[in-house]
Amino acid sequence: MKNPQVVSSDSLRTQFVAAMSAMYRSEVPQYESLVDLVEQVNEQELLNNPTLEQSLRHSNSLERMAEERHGAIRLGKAEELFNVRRLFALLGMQPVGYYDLAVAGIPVHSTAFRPVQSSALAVNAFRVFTSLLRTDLIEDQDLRQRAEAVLSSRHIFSPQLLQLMDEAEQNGGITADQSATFIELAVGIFRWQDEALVDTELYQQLHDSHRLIADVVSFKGPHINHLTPTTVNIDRVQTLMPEKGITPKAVIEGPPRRNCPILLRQTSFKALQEPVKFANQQGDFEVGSHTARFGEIEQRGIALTEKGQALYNQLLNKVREQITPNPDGSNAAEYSAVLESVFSAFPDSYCELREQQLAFFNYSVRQDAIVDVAANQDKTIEELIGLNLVRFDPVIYEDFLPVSAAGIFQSNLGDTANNATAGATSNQSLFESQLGAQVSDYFALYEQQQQVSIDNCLSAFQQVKSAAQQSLAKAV
Ligand code: OOG
Ligand code: NI
Repeated sequence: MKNPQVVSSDSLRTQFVAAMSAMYRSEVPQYESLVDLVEQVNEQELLNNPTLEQSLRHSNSLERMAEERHGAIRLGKAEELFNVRRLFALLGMQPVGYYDLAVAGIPVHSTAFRPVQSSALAVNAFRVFTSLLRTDLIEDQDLRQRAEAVLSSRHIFSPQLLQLMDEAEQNGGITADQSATFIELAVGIFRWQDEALVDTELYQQLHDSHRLIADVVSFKGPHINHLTPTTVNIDRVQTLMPEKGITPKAVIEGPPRRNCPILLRQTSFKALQEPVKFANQQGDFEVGSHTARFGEIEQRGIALTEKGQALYNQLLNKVREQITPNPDGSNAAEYSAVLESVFSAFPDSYCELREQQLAFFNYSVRQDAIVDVAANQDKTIEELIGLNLVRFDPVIYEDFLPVSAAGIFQSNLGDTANNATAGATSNQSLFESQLGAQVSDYFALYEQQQQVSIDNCLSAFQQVKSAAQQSLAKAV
């Protein structure tokens, strides 16, 4: 039975994000400047664009936007992934999607933990892109064994937190009395810990094999490596970043700017160099540095169907055949021009996107619809739309894009990272066994969300109909 003292996972997640955000602000001051900039741009944009404001208000996204974030962590071993899944489940977040980054030269595979129910997303759409290091891709046997030995000795979950998680799983959640401690311990896992687990020599070897391997193996915990606020005008934020002393990456990842934004556009600022205390033989420290943590912003658009996603992939490949963005930004304008011209083949109105089944929509009965009962019995959803009784709004994309993620990884690992993992095989079933659960298929989740909204519309008209029939029956 559910314990009445249990706090809702939505409310816990909100507390968790607030605490993570406060921690990251204090650890990475540039993140704070970025959040301020995003807030200014969003405010201005909504003032200038009442249609956008209305549409966000209609989908209840206005309030969620100010606090919306995604973050990313990189884990070192199966046990960590398993316990992180348990932790995030208590915060109302489930693993969705499998991302194989090895194909892009990054030795990890990943999932995103996020809320899945529309009601939970509306409260707080926090997502954590979670990667697990694939030590099997470290070619040097000796180095691989040393890395695995370091990882096997570390324990990122304290016994107290594990105990709380066990209890919560039995009680059906975290109780009000436990919540403050739970949040503090949970956030603590992801803090920056500057005392390395390795000496400078091992750090250097790991770093030479791949910078990401050094980032995961050398430290006591999986520090959060970025937090990403959401903006309604990413181009504007990208342009203004330098004025605030923030250097953005060369180009925005993902689709071009459009009337109807699709999927996800992202940009980030370069990782910071942070001081690290490396252990040495004498049992004390040697000071060095490490770069991993950065800031990012995103703009989200409509979720695409498999057909839409295939068109997106096809067009992106076409772009990449013609041009790849130089990390120093020297061909950024040319890249944007090619991106825009190739993507002109992607329909850019919600009507076309819907008619061609390229994207997912939420259907709802128009507030102002004058429902003529007799005339609207047994209508299909298409007919109800045609009669202007039902409206459709974009389902927002809640997930990530593998090619963009690879671009984000690369920009903060140093753009020289080479393609060390070519030919590596992807391994979703191994990932799922380490996770202790299957990852959900996001297309299925969006499809379901769309179908529920259609069913709700149809049953609203059914109800009108049966109410009319009832009053008819009474009259007889
Ligand atoms: C994760 C990069 C992926 C995104 O927004 O695509 C990501 C990482 O650098 O660990 O966060
Ligand atoms: Ni990110």
